[in-house]
Amino acid sequence: MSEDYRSMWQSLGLDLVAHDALLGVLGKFYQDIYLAQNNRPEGMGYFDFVMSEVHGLRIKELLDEKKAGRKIIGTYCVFVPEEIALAGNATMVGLCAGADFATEEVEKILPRNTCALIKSTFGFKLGKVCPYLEASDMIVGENTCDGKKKAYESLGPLVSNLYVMDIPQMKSDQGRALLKAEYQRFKQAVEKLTGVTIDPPRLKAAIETVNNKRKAIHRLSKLRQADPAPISGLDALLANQVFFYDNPQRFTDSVNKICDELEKRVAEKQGVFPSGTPRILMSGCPMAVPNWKLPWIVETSGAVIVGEESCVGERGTRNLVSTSGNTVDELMDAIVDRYFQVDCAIFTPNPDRLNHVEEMVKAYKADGVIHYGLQFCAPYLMESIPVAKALEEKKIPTLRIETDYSMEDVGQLKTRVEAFIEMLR
Ligand code: BJ8
Repeated sequence: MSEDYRSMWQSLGLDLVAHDALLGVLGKFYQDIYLAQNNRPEGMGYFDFVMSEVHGLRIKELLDEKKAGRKIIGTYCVFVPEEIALAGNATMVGLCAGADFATEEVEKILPRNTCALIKSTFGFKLGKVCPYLEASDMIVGENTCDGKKKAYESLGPLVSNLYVMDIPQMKSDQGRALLKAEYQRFKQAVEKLTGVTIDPPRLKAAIETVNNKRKAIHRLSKLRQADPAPISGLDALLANQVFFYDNPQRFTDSVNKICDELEKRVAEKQGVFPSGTPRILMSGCPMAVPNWKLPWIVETSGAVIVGEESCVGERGTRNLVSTSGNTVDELMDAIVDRYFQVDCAIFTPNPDRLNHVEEMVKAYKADGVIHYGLQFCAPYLMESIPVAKALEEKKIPTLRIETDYSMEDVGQLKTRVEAFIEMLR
């Protein structure tokens, strides 16, 4: 980190000793997994910098924004529309975490058999190690899976500013009406928080900003269709993870810059792995920073990841919001239309997700799918069985993995992943 941020962290109420330990582990992990890769695009230097400053410079920027009158909204789900936050003069940041922390304390509040993603939310709060959470003026929970829905009841007393958004569970007219009503209520809550009235120009500009972020990621994804793949799955995952933290304009510019570089690589048939390397599509639960375990295993076992059917990936970023509306109501409708297509496994039935996995297999010329389910995540683990069965029926080899954030099963996972990749050759 380029500066000493200790007084800033202290002012946010972080536990400096625990936080030092977290950053130490994170730095080592990043070094071993990311910096050990070969043939990385030069543009990834930006993301290396972002990661080295993820609790430093970016937090300072957010605190400077707060001083200038902006509000910070922390979220845990891609159903919370960034467009509305931006239009109300707020900055949105993702709060999901991909590492275990303060597990003993967490298990006093949550059952042991809660998914690692939810537990880490509590671990980062109880361990006082997340500056994003502490800098947030509003924390948005959402009624998605049962685990999160009930966990927010326990998170509420631990924070002063929790707002809970209801989310439909069926793709019906009633479901859409519920989402629309909840987005209207969220808009009002943002307006109340910031004192800014969201008008059509503000909303349209915010939609364009977020669309541009998504377009840059779409461009990156398309380049991954090439063989040899011009960027590793790990690096592409990192860009998808930083999507949730970075300044939107800077993020868009940085991803586009990488794409310029990758276009040249594709034209020159240069890749991160040799042509003909088995190509994997990852599908399933979101992977928040620093949850790089499975992609790292895959890409050090002789395969390359060419796409993520995940909320930290294409499920979260596909589809743009139409900007053709002229009134707040028309633009809000366009936002609802876009988000209502997110095919999270909390929906029942959820045929769109299987269709999307199949589309992605074709588009990215994947040789096989690895379904990633977090232990105790009922929606994705349940859905993985029919998804895998349907894919196998279409002769798309599929491996179902169930794991958590610990490193205890790395050896066992590597054996299974290697055997799967061998079969794809
Ligand atoms: S839209 S995937 S970001 S809810 S892993 S907490 S589902 S038990 S994260 Fe998600 Fe929104 Fe859906 Fe996407 Fe529950 Fe499963 Fe844990 Fe999960």
